[in-house]
Amino acid sequence: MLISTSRRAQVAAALAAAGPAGVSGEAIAADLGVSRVAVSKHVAALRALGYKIAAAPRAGYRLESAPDACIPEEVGPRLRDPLWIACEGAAEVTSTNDDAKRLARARAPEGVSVVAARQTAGRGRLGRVWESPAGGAYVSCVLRPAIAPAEAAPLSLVVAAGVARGLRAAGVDAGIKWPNDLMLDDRKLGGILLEMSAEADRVEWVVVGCGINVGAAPGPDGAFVREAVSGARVAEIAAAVLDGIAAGYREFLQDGFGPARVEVLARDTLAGRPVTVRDAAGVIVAEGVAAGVSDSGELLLDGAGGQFRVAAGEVTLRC
Ligand code: BT5
Repeated sequence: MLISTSRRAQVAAALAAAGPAGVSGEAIAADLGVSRVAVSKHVAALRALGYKIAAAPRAGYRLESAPDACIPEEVGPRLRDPLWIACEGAAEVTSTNDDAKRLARARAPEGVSVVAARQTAGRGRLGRVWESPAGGAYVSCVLRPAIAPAEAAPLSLVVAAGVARGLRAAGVDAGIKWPNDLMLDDRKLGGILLEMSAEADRVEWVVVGCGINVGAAPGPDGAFVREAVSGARVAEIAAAVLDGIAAGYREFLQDGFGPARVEVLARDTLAGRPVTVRDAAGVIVAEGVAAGVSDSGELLLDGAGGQFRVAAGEVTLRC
C-alpha cells in the first residue's frame, strides 16, 4: 500500500471502492477530511482525465469507467511491492526521468515513482528521443542504493531483468537485448534509461526510467504489448513493470548481479548471433558472436582471438 497518494487519487480510489452502489460526496469528504467542494473539484479533475463519473442527487457519485492510461490515479493502487511509497506524475509530462531527477535532488526518499500517459520530451540514452505517444507506459523511480559507483555497472541489466519479470507476470514474454532493451520478435518493445548522481565512493541516487509500448509502436522497428496480450491495460503493465523493477532491485542488493544475470541469459536475444558494436559516434568498436554477459554485466563476444568483453556500445545484428 502506498504511503502517500494525492487527494485526487484518493477520491478515484474511493469511487472505485464504492463500485456500482456509488458513494456520496459527503461520505468521501468525511473519509478524507476535506470539504465537499474539494471533493467535487477532484471529481471534475478526474472527469477531465477521462473518468466517467455519474452524479445523482441522492446516490452521490458512481464510477462508470476509468481511463486506460498510465496515470498515478490508475497505477498507484495497482503497485504491490512495499518499496513503493508514492506514485506521482500526470497525464502529460516532459519526461518522467526529469521529474524523478528533480524529486531526487530535492531529497525524495527511495521508492518514489513518477508515471505519465505521454511525454513531450521522452529521452533515450545519449540524448536520443524516446517516442512517447499516449497509450504507452512511461515510468521512472528514485532509488538510493548504498553501493559504490563501480558496483552500479550491472544495474541497467538488473532493471531489464526486473522489467522482463514484471512483463511476464502480465502475460508478456519479452527478450532482453544488451544493454537496455526489451524485445519482442527482434523489435524493440521498451527501453531503460538510468541516470545517477554519485560521489567518489557512494551513489547518492539513481533514477531508473522505463518506457514500454503498450497499444502501438511508433514505427516498424518497434513492438507493443497488445501484440502479445490483446486486452492488457496500460496501468497494469506500468504497475507490473515497477513491481518487477522493485523485486529485481531488492535481489540485487541482497545477492548481487547473479540472479539477474541468469534471467538475462535466459532471455538473451543476441546469444549465438554475429553482432557489431558501435560507439556513440557510430564507429565500430567490436565485432564477434554474442556469447552472453559477464558476471559484471559486460557483453561477451567470441572473436577470432578468443572471447572478449565489451563494456558499452550499441549492438546491431550482422547479417
Ligand atoms: C532507450 O534508449 O531505449 C531508453 C528509453 C527510456 C525511455 C523511458 S520512458 C520513461 C523515462 N523518461 C524518459 O524520458 N525516458 C525514460 P536508447 O537505447 O538510446 O534507444 C533510443 C532509440 O530507440 C531511438 O533512437 C529510436 O531508434 C528507438 N525508439 C525511440 N522511441 C521508441 C519507441 N517508443 N519504441 C521503440 N523504439 C523506440
